[in-house]
Amino acid sequence: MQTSPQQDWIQDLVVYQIYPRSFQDSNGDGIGDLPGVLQHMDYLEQLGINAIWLSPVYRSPNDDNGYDISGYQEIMEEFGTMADWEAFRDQCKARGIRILMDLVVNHSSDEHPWFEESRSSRDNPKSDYYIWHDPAPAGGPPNNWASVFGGSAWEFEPRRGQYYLHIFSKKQPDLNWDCPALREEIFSMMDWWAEKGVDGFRVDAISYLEKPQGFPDSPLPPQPDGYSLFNNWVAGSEGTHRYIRMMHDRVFGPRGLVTVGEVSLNRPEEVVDYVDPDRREFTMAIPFVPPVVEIATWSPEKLVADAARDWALLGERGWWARFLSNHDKPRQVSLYGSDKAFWEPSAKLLGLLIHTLPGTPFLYQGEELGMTNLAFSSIDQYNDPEAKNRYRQLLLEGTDPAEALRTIQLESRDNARTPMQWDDSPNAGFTTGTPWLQVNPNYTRINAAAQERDPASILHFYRALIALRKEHPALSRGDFAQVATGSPTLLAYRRTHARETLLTVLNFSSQPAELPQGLVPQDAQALLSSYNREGGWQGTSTLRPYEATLFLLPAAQA
Ligand code: TEU
Ligand code: CA
Repeated sequence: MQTSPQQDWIQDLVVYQIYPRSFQDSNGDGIGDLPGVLQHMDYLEQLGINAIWLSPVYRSPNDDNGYDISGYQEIMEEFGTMADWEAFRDQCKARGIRILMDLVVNHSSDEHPWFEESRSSRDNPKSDYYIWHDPAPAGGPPNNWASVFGGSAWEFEPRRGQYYLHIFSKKQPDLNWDCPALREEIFSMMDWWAEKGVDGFRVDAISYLEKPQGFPDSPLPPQPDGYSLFNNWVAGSEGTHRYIRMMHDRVFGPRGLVTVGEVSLNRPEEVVDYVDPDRREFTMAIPFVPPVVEIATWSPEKLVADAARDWALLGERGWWARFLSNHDKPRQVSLYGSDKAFWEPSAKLLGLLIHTLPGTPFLYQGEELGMTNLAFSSIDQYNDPEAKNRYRQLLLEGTDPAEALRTIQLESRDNARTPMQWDDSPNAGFTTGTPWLQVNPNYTRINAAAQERDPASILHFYRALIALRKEHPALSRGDFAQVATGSPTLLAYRRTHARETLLTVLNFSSQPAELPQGLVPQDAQALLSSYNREGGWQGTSTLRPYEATLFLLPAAQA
């Protein structure tokens, strides 16, 4: 059996990503946990989502907030117990919510027992579970490779007289996928979770599994600290695809799991190599083409053009993840919309966009409330290792510290990691203790309880969107066709399925826009809009800033 969208339920998914550390603290230690997630199951069910991607909850020393796993079949103490996870699973099952676990298998923690054994000598049974290399002939690391989080990607282990490789922090040693015994450990771990009832996996940083033979220097220009990034350069090799196919054929396929590969691409078209059903790899992908944070490179036109390109590449044969946010990106309303004057309509416009383009919408916690970036006033307040490294590199480059801080404020992953804003009580109702990361002070204005009371809120808008996906199969299964508008910030596209056609029109701009004649047919019916047009739609010739509307077209127009 293939993990292809032919499985009907996959086309109906609406996924909600939970970053547990920041979702809800239940015991006052300032850290979100699994019992905290359980407190909000009604909220999630009412939102209408039918799948949860749970960021890592495994045993971990938290060098990278759980993306450094020291026990794959255990739960992180701070998050609770396996019994708490089982209670979460049972609650999900009872509500028809599928569970996608985050699978981090490019690397483990250096505190994983496998690594503790592997580093102890050159001839222990787990000696080749990780990637070890002798020093360069003149001493020092074997080559020029840089870690994503700064410095050399190699760390010396005196007991072996060798270096180990880490694409991410030195507490995240890369697993050696070339070792059959290691692969078998990983496959049986996946089996174990599948037996426990998970419906699929979001597979972390999966493009880098195979490292090039002979470990040549990276040809990329050195960073300010002297080392050269190599991860994107090695991404997507044939060997890496072979390992993914092994996972598919051994675990994903036979068990009918839904899988979402987090893939790094050098060219956008490479995504097809991961999601073409004939290749037996992933159901869909969360792709990124550097730079991940597209502050300088994105445009409204590009967001829709990317979807059009995807459609042209695979159309109905493949399947896509649609997202603007996750725990690695700034808040979408701050990055792509307006978190000031047009906060509410722009947050709604972005929601409309991901729910009406082809593929599965992925929501990141707090997006449904329009949560915004939070600029910390000092680098010490940041937790994210990536931000800290970026700051160091900027200073080495000679950037002025105030300017470097401004860059971090815009780019940092911590923007997405500030605690959920549940209500206007202290710490937004996230914790009764001291939160591990500062709560955004705008919680008194932006919070779930307030939006629950306001039928025109972003939260209600998201609920309506998700409900519309259920009523109109054109949104989940329809063909996609872009409609020309003559303006790079006025975007329109149609989705058609059977006899139904829906039209999305987005004024992706803080300026009003003229509505071209005929773009919206006479008797089109507005299903949902980022503004409330009391007097109806007829006769409208000007769109307001960030006005976005989903229309149902009369049958004759289809
Ligand atoms: O991210 C993969 C990855 O390559 C990131 O470094 C990405 O380039 C960066 O976060 C963008 O700002 C995954 C996880 O999503 C991330 O949270 C982890 O830190 C990383 O893997 C290591 O596990
Ligand atoms: Ca807690």
